[in-house]
Amino acid sequence: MTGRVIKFYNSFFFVKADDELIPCKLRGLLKRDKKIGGAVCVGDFVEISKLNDKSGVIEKVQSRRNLLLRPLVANVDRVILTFAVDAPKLHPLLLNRFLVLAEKSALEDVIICVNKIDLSTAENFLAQYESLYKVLRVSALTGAGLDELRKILSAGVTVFAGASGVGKSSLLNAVDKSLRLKVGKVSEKILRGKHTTRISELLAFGDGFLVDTPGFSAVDLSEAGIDKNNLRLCFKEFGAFANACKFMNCSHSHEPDCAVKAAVADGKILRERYESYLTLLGEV
Ligand SMILES: Nc1nc2c(ncn2[C@@H]2O[C@H](COP(=O)(O)OP(=O)(O)O)[C@@H](O)[C@H]2O)c(=O)[nH]1
Ligand SMILES: [Mg+2]
Ligand SMILES: [Zn+2]
Repeated sequence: MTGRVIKFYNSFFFVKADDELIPCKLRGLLKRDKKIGGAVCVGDFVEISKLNDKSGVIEKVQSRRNLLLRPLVANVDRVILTFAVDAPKLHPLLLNRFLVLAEKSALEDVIICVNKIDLSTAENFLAQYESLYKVLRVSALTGAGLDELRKILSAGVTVFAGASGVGKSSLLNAVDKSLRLKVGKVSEKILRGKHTTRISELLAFGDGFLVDTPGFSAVDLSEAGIDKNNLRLCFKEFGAFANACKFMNCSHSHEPDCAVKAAVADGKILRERYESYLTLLGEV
């Protein structure tokens, strides 16, 4: 049988195959597979054989289209980078850090979603990102913007990523009442204590799946394979100018005749994006 791993719990991989949910163990050979993300992770398409007791064994894992590291999910269709206008306040550098991580994971569909618009509308800088990414403005509290969000979520696997407290679980609950995810500080504290940052689950919604992410604050760029040579590729608007730089491997920082720097000066590249780039370059 072929199916998809939708969660990992009590050392079983739960595989959805046809309309069944089958708890599976790994074939011994697969355990030695040392690829990034482990031999099997949530989101993987797998081949299983069933045992008499209704459990199963994963025999083979199909190759992955992509792999998101935080949360750990394979074959993701889109990521919704979730922020709050306020509480916690939205910072451009954090926004760009998440955008870089999403670009590095080779996800085709990256969406910025700003929650808690009932609290504040002081987010003028966001409008400038609309030429680069789709930006949604929502409120889990009032329901504003949720119809548009539901439409986007109705097919494929959507991961909600973002810092703790921005309202990811609240948004999922508002989108689908039956999910009943834990909301608020207390649950986050418990979750962190149990190392659940690596545990994720595909939650059925419409014809697709949603993934909530337990809170995490520190996102390490180097852990995601980002270095000083590939960071610039994660700023997709630089690409149109980089060919005109004097040096082929220009880092767009200290070099003379840099076309990216010129584009920033001309207002063709958002200065705030460029400044985030320099800060992150210093980090890696
Ligand atoms: N004012 C307001 N508060 C919200 C909204 N969405 C979530 N919250 C609150 O923000 C806090 C964190 O929410 P939670 O869903 O646990 O965030 P998560 O850590 O990203 O999953 C909770 O106290 C929620 O009640 C919203 O749209 N407006
Ligand atoms: Mg949450
Ligand atoms: Zn340059």
